[in-house]
Amino acid sequence: MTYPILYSFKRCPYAMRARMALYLAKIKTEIREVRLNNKPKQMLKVSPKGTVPILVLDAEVIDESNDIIRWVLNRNNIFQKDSDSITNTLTEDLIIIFDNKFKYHLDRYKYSTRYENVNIEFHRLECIKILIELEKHITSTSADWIYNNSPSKLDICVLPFVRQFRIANPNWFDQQSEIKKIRKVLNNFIRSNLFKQIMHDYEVWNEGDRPVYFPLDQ
Ligand SMILES: N[C@@H](CCC(=O)N[C@@H](CS)C(=O)NCC(=O)O)C(=O)O
Repeated sequence: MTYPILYSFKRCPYAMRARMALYLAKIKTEIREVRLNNKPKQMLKVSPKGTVPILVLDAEVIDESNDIIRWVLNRNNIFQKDSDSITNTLTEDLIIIFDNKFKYHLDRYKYSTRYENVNIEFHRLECIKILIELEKHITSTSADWIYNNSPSKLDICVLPFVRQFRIANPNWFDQQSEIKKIRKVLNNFIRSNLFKQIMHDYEVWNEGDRPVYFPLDQ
């Protein structure tokens, strides 16, 4: 039996969301952990744009995280139970905001030295505005995940970015009273079995290595 190949990088938030979808859907893959400063030529051959995650199937290569999630959900719609059409639209709208606006400001806040003339506080404020919007959609102060008590597509897509935002200045983040529910959800996410399972340390892949598999417990 051959499994789909997943090119991945442990700390990449896009790769994290793909791994979470695969994990929750119980789809086993041959994982190839890469370093972004030394991408394997086999990876660039299947997807010359050179970003992770990439899922290599028998007949196609999927090299966008959102497309990988779509493929996963077509095979096993793990989020069906919480998907009425209003929630679906909200989820898709918020993912677009995070992938574009939030990511743009997050990069300038967290990696300010990589950019010229960056006003860190401005970019932090733009991020927090988006988080305040997300906060409104968290069902209750006791919710462990955004919509209810199990992870949704929105959780797996946006929480890796919220985690990065917190890491830029944890003390500041932990004091923000306007995002109390997000702080609780993020805390639950970081401590969850789901997060633990997708953050396993794999050795960097080299051609000729014996296959290693993700998830480990399947
Ligand atoms: N739109 C892509 C973005 C993926 C992406 O940008 N991944 C980063 C790592 S977090 C990457 O591979 N960057 C390539 C590089 O740094 O050379 C997706 O959703 O899959």
